[in-house]
Amino acid sequence: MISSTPLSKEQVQHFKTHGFLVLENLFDQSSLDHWREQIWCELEASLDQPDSWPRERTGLDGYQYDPPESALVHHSALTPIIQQLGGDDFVASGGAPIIRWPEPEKSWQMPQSGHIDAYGAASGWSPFMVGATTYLYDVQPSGGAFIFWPGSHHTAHRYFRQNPALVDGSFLTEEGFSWHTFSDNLCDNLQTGGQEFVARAGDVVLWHSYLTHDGSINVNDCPRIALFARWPHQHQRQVAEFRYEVPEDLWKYWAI
Ligand SMILES: O=C(O)CCC(=O)C(=O)O
Ligand SMILES: [Fe+2]
Repeated sequence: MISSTPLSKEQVQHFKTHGFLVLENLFDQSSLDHWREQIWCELEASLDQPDSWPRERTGLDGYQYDPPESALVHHSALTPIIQQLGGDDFVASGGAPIIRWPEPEKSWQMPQSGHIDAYGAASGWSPFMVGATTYLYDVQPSGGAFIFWPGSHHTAHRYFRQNPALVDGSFLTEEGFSWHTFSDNLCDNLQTGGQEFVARAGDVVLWHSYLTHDGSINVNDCPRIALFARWPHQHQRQVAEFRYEVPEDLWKYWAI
């Protein structure tokens, strides 16, 4: 039987304090193989033939996993973890694969600010509680890593506590707003600035939906293929008051 609390107290505390948690080697080789196979099939290309890479295809928006249950968001290694974080209230939602093709001619730079998700131009406001990012191949420094700002979920939380009506995305058009507003790491004792998620294939980073993050360019040789997943609270899908509520306790609707 799978333990009902796969994360230790220390891991939960890390997630709450820093807004992210890295879990190494969560996915087995056969899951990785299956994902690699279906993504390359979708791309009609292969890893060992760079000429075949469709470099214009980056975000695979609307990608349907084959079969649908093989989506990252449904992986059986994540299910008990999400259950621990949210009880029965967090429900599986989307998350498309995103590819950062090699651009070795460029020079790598750490992005100076990022963004928080849920405010897609096409999809509108789609709030969620927690996201996950994993890679199909190892990502070394400068290899197109997912970048996140540790502790920045507290910054966004503080902003939305002061401006709850703006949580629907209207903050984006507020005078004086820039993504730098969210890219501060509030706590002095935390590392400041962005951090690369340098990881092996099959590692995962879980991140709070308020955590500022971004992509980065890939100056290495291997394509960065990342899978994303998101879990909204069941009431976030429909209940307007719930969507607009910014609780004083950031963890009010979590099970941790
Ligand atoms: O590609 C990445 O690592 C990040 C992408 C991202 O944050 C987004 O598409 O919202
Ligand atoms: Fe994002």
